[in-house]
Amino acid sequence: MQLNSSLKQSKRLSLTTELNPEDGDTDQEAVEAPSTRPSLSSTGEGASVYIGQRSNSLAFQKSEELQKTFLNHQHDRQLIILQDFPDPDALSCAWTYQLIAQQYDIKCEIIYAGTLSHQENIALVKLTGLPAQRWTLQSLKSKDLSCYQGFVLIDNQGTTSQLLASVQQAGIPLIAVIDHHSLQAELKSEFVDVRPYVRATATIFTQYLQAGLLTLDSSIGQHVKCATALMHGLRSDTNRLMQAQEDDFMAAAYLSRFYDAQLLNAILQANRSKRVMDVIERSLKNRIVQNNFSIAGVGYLRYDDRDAIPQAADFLVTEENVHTAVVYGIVHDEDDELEVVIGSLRTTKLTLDPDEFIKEAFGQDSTGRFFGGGRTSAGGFEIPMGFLSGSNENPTYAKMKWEVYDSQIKQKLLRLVNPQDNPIQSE
Ligand SMILES: [Mn+2]
Repeated sequence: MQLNSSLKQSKRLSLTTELNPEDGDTDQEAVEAPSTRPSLSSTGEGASVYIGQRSNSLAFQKSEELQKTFLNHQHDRQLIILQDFPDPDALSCAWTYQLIAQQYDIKCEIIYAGTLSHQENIALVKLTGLPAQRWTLQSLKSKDLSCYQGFVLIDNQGTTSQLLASVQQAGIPLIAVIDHHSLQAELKSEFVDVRPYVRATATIFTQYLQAGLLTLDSSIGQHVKCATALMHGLRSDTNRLMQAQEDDFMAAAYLSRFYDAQLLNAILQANRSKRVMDVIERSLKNRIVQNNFSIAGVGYLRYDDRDAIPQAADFLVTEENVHTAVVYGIVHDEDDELEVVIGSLRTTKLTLDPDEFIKEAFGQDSTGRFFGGGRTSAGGFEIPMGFLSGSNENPTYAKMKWEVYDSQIKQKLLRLVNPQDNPIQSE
């Protein structure tokens, strides 16, 4: 069959020069693969067969570029920085990067500053043994950053990580940015692969795998778990493939040969905590619906429950006559040292660009940095509370503070929701 032959062809492709083509389909290939540096075919024909028609040449070209970057940094130690609250897309891709980099004797640590909040993310990390570590700003002070020769941003561009500033201050160079969010700012990076039209970074990474940067082998447990994680990342960023496009489906089809369906099911079965349910309840109670927008402030919530906000937005957008939901609240850590307004947007309206909407609604801070952004069908924002942080033991103050933020966010959102009754005629 034609499909089979193209698969075979591309399987060989990944190992072309190092192995005898005769051995291409034996187990030896698989055993040797992890220790053998992959080499990409110069023609790229095989890979293009099943990377998909639209972006195959770009995917292949980027894979080659990335391979060169790895070659330039053999034996280095790198940090992979994820957003403060990493999602399955980010986690799975970081792991894939780490596994690819291993072949070049590059040791990577996957770090994030916030917490794993969504029950599915906790299950993902626990069940697959995904090697991500939490580095708080506090613990960063005791780290010796001089042993790292580079850092990498995956599924983010540094705007959603508290760790970025310290790592930059330590003089560590940015080696790679691989993301599918709209370009946030010009980043000085050796390798850049930012594709906003791709629905998941997991799709980009699966294309790297297909192009031969790492040969997956179903007899290697770690590979199966990583493929499962990628499948989860891909599904969760495409609303269970409902918003997936050709590239994403092609990537999922490839992963389907390696992933563990039972393991994925176990990850998806993780239950919501009672506190998350309570936040969703509050969002239902507090929501206002105008012009098909559902807007809900949920008050204060603990840092660990932060992911209840996107989950509440996911839920509110399912109401009839609602195409877009925005949910926000004040998230604080145990000692109230860190307080930040966090919000999530979900939309099913094709013509609404979440990135534009959020940038337009909330604008920039004094340094010119936007408070948030988005990708297809989803977006988020974070507004640091700075001087107003803390003192919540005084209930009157805490209530007043919430009311001020709540009304200001509503005003900014409603300005876009009902442009005609804009009370502030500033522009
Ligand atoms: Mn993503």
